[in-house]
Amino acid sequence: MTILKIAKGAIGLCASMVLLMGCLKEEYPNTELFTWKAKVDVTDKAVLSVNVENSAGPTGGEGSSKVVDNNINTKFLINPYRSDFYMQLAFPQAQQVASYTLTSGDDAPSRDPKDWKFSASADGTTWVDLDVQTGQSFTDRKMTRTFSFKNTQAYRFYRISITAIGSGSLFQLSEWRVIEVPEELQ
Ligand SMILES: [Ca+2]
Repeated sequence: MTILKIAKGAIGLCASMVLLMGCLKEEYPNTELFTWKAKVDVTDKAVLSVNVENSAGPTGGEGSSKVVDNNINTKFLINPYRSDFYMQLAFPQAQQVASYTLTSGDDAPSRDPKDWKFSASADGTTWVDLDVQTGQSFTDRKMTRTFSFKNTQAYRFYRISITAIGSGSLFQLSEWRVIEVPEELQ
């Protein structure tokens, strides 16, 4: 096929399309017919901090940065674990979150989180618990579990406090993600 034929074909297609929806005219569907709202992973908008860090630092091989790098093959590990341990995400602007995921580490199920609470704060001082879990387990390695709740408020800070692990003195987690969920999908 020559370039001329291809061009003629494209023009013909365009002429056909213009009858249906207009050619070269970008339009989004009417919001009364469609909704663009969806669940969105907003973790990357936030800055992570922890109150117990890996001995090699946040960017070490198993440092805290590995728990939000969107890679289930890397993990954050602390030794020793403390029952007041928490991880926190600070958003530059208030952000609505109504779901989160936790992905277990690649070995030693005893290091998985067992009890925790997921909290939110507007100012980093006063906290409200949005979700509390006890007696949880991860039946597989690098296993992602999702926890959801109702929340229409936007907060600048979210924190997960790991109040118990399986057993032993080490904690590990491959990934922690937080999800924005439109109210109609909660
Ligand atoms: Ca990771």
